[in-house]
Amino acid sequence: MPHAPRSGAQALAGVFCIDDHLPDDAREWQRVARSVARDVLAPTIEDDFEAQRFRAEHIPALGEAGLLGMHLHGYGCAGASAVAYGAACLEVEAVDSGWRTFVSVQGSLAMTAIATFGSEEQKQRWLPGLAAGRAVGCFALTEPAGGSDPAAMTTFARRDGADWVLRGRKRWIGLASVADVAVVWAQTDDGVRGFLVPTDSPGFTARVIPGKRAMRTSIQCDVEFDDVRLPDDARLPEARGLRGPFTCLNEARFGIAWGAMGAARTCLEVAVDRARTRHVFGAPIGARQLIQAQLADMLLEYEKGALLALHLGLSKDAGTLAPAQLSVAKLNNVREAIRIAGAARGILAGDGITDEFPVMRHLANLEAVRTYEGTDEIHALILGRELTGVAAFE
Ligand code: TGC
Repeated sequence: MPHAPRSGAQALAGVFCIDDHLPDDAREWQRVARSVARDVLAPTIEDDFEAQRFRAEHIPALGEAGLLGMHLHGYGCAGASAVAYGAACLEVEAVDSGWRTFVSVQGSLAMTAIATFGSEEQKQRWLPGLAAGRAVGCFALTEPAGGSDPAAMTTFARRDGADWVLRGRKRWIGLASVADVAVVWAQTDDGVRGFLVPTDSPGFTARVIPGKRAMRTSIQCDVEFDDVRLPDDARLPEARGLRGPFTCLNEARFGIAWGAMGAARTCLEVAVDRARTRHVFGAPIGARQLIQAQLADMLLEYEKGALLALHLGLSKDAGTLAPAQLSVAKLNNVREAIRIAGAARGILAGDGITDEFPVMRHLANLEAVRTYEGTDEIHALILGRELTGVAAFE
């Protein structure tokens, strides 16, 4: 019988009661996302993680709820605020980072690329199906030689008459083996360009990367383009240079900054519950100063991270959000979520490593989140450049 992760029935309110500060529309989206996450995703999540199973059958439920590309306007997308989108990411990741990753790859990466850089025809063709969950998109930027430096990509699209011929390899591409369309970034004689590649194109191959110890409810793939022939109208006409993919990464980093706090909240809830109910040396462990001090530190970082995410969202809705602010939030919130999950694991003692509790799963997932969409080191260096004016990436 499948078992759901144990965590508090009610989301932890904390001291700042962050939910109370969400605008009304965001609170409604939060309610919708929480209910899909808890009713659809959570019941089988531990078993799916154990079996390394991605349940594509859940995708329509996310689409029907309006959660896919929900921050985009038109073409079947909900046109929700940035704060609402962030709150939804938090609720999904409170259940599992693998499913928040699905929401991000589909909405923040693939759909944002099409909505921002696509032609009217491309938007009409792909966005309504992606928003409804009838189609799946992926985003192929990272290459096997290393994801931190997209400028060094070797995947190349050459002109051949009126067509393009795409050749190269990508790695860690979420959903590629189940996707209908891949947004592929490639070098051309005219700099980096984006292409929409139907995944049934001859020469397109996606292989699931086996053996992951994190993100086991989602799929990441090696992808190969073996002279994939594309018409010119497969090119995203408005995308020129690395600004194209980096604009999409901004969206994904925004969702991560919120989502990581969802994983952190669940771990904190579990630790508080345990502190109240576990008796050692004749009293609940939560009556011990050492445990209370740890819980207080976890609460501090959870609430600071959630308030930072809320600030990002309000700035994004006001049109003032800067990429460096996203680096602050991605670096801080994932790092602190890992610390919170680790502390929760300790409070649960031996039980913390079992699948009776969701903590070890969140801890493993967050290690993957720490790496993608810019590692800790890359975001530290982006901030170093911001402070000094000198790039030190090499
Ligand atoms: P740089 O010279 O800084 O910039 C090149 C052009 O891009 C513009 N730009 C941005 N535009 C929008 N948002 C941003 N955040 C931007 N950052 C840079 C910049 O203005 C410039 O535009 P233009 O018009 O002047 O040409 O580029 P660089 O090569 O020096 O960048 C260095 C660095 C380290 C910051 C960048 O390479 C970087 O962010 N690296 C990390 C990449 C990363 O996060 N990769 C992980 C992707 S995750 C993934 O692919 C998998 S998705 C999840 C899944 O599929 O499961």
